[in-house]
Amino acid sequence: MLRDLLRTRQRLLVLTHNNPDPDSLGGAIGLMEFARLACGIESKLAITGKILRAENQAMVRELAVEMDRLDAIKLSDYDCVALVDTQPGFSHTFVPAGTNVDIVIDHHVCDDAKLDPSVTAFVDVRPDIGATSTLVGSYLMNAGVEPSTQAATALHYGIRTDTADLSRNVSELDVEVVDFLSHYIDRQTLAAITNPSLPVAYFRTLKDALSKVRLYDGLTLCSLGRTTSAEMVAEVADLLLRMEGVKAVFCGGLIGQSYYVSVRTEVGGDAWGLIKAGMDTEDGSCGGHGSVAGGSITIDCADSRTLRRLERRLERNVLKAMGVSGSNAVKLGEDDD
Ligand SMILES: [Mn+2]
Repeated sequence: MLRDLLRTRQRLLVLTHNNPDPDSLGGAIGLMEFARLACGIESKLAITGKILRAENQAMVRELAVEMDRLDAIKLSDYDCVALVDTQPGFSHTFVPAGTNVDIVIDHHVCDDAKLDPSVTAFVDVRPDIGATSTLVGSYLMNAGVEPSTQAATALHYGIRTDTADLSRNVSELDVEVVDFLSHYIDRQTLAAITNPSLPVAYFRTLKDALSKVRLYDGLTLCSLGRTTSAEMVAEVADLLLRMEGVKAVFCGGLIGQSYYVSVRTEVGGDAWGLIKAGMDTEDGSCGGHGSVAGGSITIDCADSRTLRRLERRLERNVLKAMGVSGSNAVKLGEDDD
């Protein structure tokens, strides 16, 4: 059905959420490959925001991913628009006004989704699948298309990051598609993407973040205060979940007027439920799947007092949701072990 749709079009524009992550980039690159090899149409990837994490920058560099900024694109050059790893209406996604999104491929659940079936002809949203790259990889697999090394490696890395090496939110299809892709990937390139060198500023931010960790029984909170990027908030959340005894992590950080939140839970946990409970009193938007969730809250006034109040409200809500109200936080380094 996706193939039938694409075959009636001339040029495809592929969009994703702001500050694209490996799964969104992998899904986009894979979809462009599918359009070209299975449907014979050319396409272009356009992004908003920045490629933030060192690994993501290495992915773009090592795989020579071509993309344009969305504001530099002439929309009238395209007669088909796809949104991957996100959906119309999501707060971290910009779709120019008046654009008809024809294709939506995603694996998130979010109350903000504004899907109009009379506009979007192809919708594939499967929250039980670990990565959007898996969905796109399965199109190539099922069409009997041999992906290029570039597309296979991008899709493979996308699935690996969203599923934490097939350990989180993983489905049978994720495993099957990784097996299929593994025949075509470049392992040297994958290694270069996985372990890039990191700027000194990264370690400075990390040191600062660790000084703000608040430990409760099974629950860890960390508000980075004013910070550099939403990716850093997510990265700290991933790292803190690895601490022994931690069942759930709730991290946040202010960038400009937006307070970004990342939630991680142990396997089988309900990260989306926790982020919704945490943001209950706030005017914001959040989404997630399984043990991973993220969201943002826009604040009118980004002064320290407003920030502190917001942090306190979130902490109170999260403690209540986790049933640890009334206990006191321990700071990292203050406990005995
Ligand atoms: Mn994803």
